[in-house]
Amino acid sequence: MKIRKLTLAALTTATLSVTLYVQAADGPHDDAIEARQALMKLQNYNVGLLFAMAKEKIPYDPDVAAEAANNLDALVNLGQSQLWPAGSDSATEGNATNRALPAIWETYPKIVEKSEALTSAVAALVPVAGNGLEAMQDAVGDVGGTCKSCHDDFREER
Ligand code: ASC
Repeated sequence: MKIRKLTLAALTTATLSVTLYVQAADGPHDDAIEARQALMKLQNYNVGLLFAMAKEKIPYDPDVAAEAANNLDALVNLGQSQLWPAGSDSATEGNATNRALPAIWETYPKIVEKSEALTSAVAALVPVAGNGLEAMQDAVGDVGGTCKSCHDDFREER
């Protein structure tokens, strides 16, 4: 029994290390690419809750709305200086699959303006998200507009 447990533990550890090895970054920028994708995912999840409430797909809950808005505010204010290294675009060979167009770097600092528009729209959403469906709808609509505007210019189409 003891030996079996030990074998199992050893096997689990071996499997884990192999899995971790397989998942480890290959390209020079893959860690940064994966980190920014994780950030996008969290932003998408939180704004997605607000969109769902705004479209009345789920019931409006002022506490949930306020929390999602606060989360979004924290996320859009994270420093991203290390998440977008030159060469980490969708067109450069060897990168993890991603949709960041080279235009991000070629037209820099245009993307900073997009980012500031998002940060401002989220700042305007925070104080009203919990103040009723209508107030939240207007403010989250503006946030969605800033998401789309950046994606239109700087994200590769699927
Ligand atoms: C999201 C997401 C986007 C925006 C966009 C808003 O959650 O992934 O690209 O919101 O749909 O218009």
